[in-house]
Amino acid sequence: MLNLVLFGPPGAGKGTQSERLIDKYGLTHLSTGDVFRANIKGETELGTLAKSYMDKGNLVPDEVTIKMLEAEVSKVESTKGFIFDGFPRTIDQAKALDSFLESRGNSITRMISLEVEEDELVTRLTMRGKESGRADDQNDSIIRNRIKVYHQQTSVVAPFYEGQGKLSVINGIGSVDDIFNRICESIDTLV
Ligand code: B4P
Repeated sequence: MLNLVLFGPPGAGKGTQSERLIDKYGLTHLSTGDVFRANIKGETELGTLAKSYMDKGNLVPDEVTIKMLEAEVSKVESTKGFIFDGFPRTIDQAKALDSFLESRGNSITRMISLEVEEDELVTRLTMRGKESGRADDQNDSIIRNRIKVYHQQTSVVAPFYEGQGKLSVINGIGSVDDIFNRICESIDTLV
């Protein structure tokens, strides 16, 4: 199985690149942000809880997110592999994912980390907020808080996978096609 973690700050292009990677490699896409948004739309209990964190630009608590991710993986009967988009976002999530995959005889193959500087992130997310109306992209201070939370809680997950020899750092600036080609070059050394 090819199991990829697509990593980077909010607005780095994770969702954008995932769509193309699924097509090319036939992988199953699991975006924790998308699952939370679907629950918010469906007005589930999980959605109400997630919304209270997401609207402030904070992370949803680990125990909730990990349980949800494991349930989503378990629903998939057969696949060539997964793209984990927006998960893990903390060291505890990374450890939980490693043990969960290990219990199924699998592991993470590679973390693809997209690097983009803060001003560009803010520009992209503000633009998306105008186009899509996504609640957490509507307000500059919420966007800035998400980037702060990334630096405080999430960025440490990259060295965690680097320690396992699994980190590929990709320049996330440029056209969507150019970035996609850079990611594919990195993946094609693995398959
Ligand atoms: P996510 O849904 O993961 O959203 P995101 O990190 O903000 O960015 P996303 O990946 O969707 O955007 P992309 O970079 O593709 O998370 C939302 C919230 O859910 C979190 O803040 C948190 O509260 C919660 N959550 C999710 N996972 C969690 C977890 N594991 N633990 C706890 N809480 C969790 O793209 C952004 C924009 O840039 C797009 O409009 C795109 O068109 C544009 N863009 C992309 N590439 C570009 C390029 N090359 N040039 C110009 N624009 C580009």
